[in-house]
Amino acid sequence: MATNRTLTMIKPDAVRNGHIGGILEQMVGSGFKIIAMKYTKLSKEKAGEFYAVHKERPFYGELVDFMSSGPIVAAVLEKDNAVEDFRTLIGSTNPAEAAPGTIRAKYATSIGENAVHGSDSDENAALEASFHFAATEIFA
Ligand code: IDP
Ligand code: MG
Repeated sequence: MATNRTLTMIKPDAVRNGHIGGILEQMVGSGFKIIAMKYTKLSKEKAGEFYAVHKERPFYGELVDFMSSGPIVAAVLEKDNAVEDFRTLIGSTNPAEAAPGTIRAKYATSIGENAVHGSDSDENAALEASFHFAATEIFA
């Protein structure tokens, strides 16, 4: 069943580069409502857990180091067709291939340090929202 929520993270590179405000403005301006949000930092263990699906990939160690290298903003966003529309808004994983105007085209620096996360399915959106937030921290 399709749902209307997705989970995003503004990654450590975008936080370090001062892009929290610009990225949140683009999300909200594109029709996504913030229903949960926190400024936090992942430990290596928690970053590894979040990206466990990638643990056999050659970039896993680099990804875990990067995602635990500084603070992030985690948020649950609500919109019709949230998962698919948000993936369109952020653009391709590799910013060199991301469509002009997308968040990754504007703010990402490399395929690894690519500014934002967006859930890839409704099932993962729900799992990832509960990874970051208690039910009492989500205001639908
Ligand atoms: P996605 O974030 O667009 O869904 P995934 O394939 O799920 O992309 O990969 C998760 C994250 O792992 C990416 O956002 C990026 O930070 C990192 N990553 C993916 N591919 C590479 C790579 O080839 N080199 C380094 N990091 C990568
Ligand atoms: Mg993914």
